[in-house]
Amino acid sequence: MGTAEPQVATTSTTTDAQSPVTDGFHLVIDALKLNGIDTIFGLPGIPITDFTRMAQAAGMRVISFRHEQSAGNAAAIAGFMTQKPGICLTVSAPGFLNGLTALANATTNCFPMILVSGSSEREIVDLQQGDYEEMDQLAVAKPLCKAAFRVLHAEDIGVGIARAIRAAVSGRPGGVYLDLPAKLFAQTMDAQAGRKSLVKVVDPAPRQIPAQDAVQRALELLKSAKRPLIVLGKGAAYAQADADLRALVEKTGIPYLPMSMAKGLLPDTHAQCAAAARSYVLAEADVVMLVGARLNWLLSHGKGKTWGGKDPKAWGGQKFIQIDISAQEMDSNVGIDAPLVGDIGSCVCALLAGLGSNWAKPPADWLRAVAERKDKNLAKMAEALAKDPTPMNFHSALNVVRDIIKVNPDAILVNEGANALDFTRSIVDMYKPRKRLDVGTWGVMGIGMGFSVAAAVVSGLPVIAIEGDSAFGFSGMEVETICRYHLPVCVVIFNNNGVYRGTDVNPSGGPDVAPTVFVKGARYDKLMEAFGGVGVHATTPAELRKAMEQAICSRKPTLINAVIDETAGTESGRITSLNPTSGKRNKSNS
Ligand code: OXT
Ligand code: ADP
Ligand code: MG
Repeated sequence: MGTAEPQVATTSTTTDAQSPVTDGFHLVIDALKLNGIDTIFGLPGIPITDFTRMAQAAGMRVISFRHEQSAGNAAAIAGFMTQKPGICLTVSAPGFLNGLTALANATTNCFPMILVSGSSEREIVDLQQGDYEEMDQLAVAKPLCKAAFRVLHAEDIGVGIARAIRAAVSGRPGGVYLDLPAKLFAQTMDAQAGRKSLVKVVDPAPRQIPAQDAVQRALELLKSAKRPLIVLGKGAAYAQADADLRALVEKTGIPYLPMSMAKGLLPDTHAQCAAAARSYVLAEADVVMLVGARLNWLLSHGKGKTWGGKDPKAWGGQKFIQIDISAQEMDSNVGIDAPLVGDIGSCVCALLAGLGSNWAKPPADWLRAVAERKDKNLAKMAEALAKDPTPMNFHSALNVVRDIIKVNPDAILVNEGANALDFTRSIVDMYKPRKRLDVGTWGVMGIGMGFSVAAAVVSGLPVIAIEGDSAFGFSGMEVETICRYHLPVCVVIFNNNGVYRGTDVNPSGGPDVAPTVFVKGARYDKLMEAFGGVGVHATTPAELRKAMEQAICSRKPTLINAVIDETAGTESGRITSLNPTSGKRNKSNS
């Protein structure tokens, strides 16, 4: 297939004057391009190496990674940023499996992506006769994604791609698996018939208009509130209804709490932002409107002490309005009093229309109480940020990052780790929508470099990745990818010599270090230098600031090894309580 000459729109392989033919390779490329997909994140090998070449020759951007998990993460976050399914391309069995974590993570986070994998010969796989990279990939993928399809015949490629696109972006977005056996790529068919077989998906994510009575119910409940709260989740960020959402928040005057990836939907410095009074507003609100946020673990399942309940399972007494595209999400953890099912853009529009011109702002005593709590936490934070300890701690280093984002609000912040994640979330204000990309619903490590590459490729904007040293290790080899494509990514590693801290000791006294501890004083900056990027070793906030400013200005791939006090972190960051503690140990201790 190496001699093929792909062209845009109708690519044919062999041209004989009478009957030009096309093949599976070109039909897949044409089908993607027809649907406005211009980028593939992947890793070549049998049976898709030629495919990557042909896609590049046909004008697509083909970004090759060092590990499929990063390619998958890149595709997933590209989907989140653009509302188009991000495409990850892998080889069969092991490559496919490497991409699968990202596919499952995309599905969990409601990001649209399509994992396209080459696969081995069906006849051999199904008889389990030991083919090269044999695996029933469709069966393996099915339980981990929103939908899974396999295409066996060239004439079905158009429909296969159309179904994959629709499944990924319609309704609740998610991950889709598309299985393309090796034999499919080589199949030929008449070029004109091939062209006709392609499907341009019309309106892939149709609006879902909420029912008027549901809108009315929500408005009445909101009107009755004495202590209302709006929670904005990453679904609200995905929806790209930014102006209407802001109008809704501002017209109602209700305090709002952004979930991590919804930070910046309105500037975190907005007077109504209640992020700095999180515990207070969750426990005290009487009516809560969830906008693209699930009542999962990150919101303590909508009950228990966080919500003012008497014990860990008790309902706190508040009423909920939930805006979500998935009707099934309602009542998942607690009863939802006013479900508003539809796409966020349409729901917010309908609410705005129903507000009228004389909507009363929330009671002043509620706004005052939230402001008081917020001011207290802001003052506490300002005090911590003003310190300049040696060695640097999370606060003094993040004070720099906070300033850098403030003057570069368009920069995209990627963030993973435990303490490195939690401190960044609360210290670094975001000013614009979809600028904060992080570990999401699963708290998964390994998204860092894949997200950074995709963010830079999709947006062309500078990317700042704040990484725990452990977190970075999961995708660290992709710094070569960053250098190869000359991407404006500045990776800052918060190096505290380990997972959570660098201070644990081996309780047995043996020669191995403790399981959470890494090589002390590691020089991650050298890794970047190995590939031609800029490496900086920073031990003070001033050094960190200078290096970050230079990275933003030069747009050169940069890795800053920021040395952080190894005692500064806590076990699992802010989620220490999720660690099981041994009943045996507790008993013997008592
Ligand atoms: O209201 P109160 O008083 O409570 O105060 C809150 C806010 O009001 C206030 N606040 C502010 N104050 C002032 N100013 C401002 N601007 C402000 N903003 C907020 O601050 C507090 C806290 O606010 P927050 O954070 O909003 O509230 P809270 O209560 O924490 O919120 C709860 C949560 C649950 C919503 C929140 O904590 C959250 O989103 N957490 C996400 C946690 C998470 O996902 N963590 C990652 C997973 S941890 C663990 O699993 C790790 N592993 C295992 C592993 C994983 N994950 N994956 C894979 C594939 N393999 C293994 C590993 C290996 S982490 C990890 C590596 C760790 O080591 P690293 O070296 O990478 O990292 P370091 O820890 O740095 O060493
Ligand atoms: P967070 O972690 O920020 O709280 P979640 O991932 O838990 O957010 O929730 C996102 C929710 O948003 C999901 O329930 C999903 O169905 C919903 N969602 C995603 N896109 C849209 C959309 N365009 N319109 C309405 N709901 C959406
Ligand atoms: Mg660490």
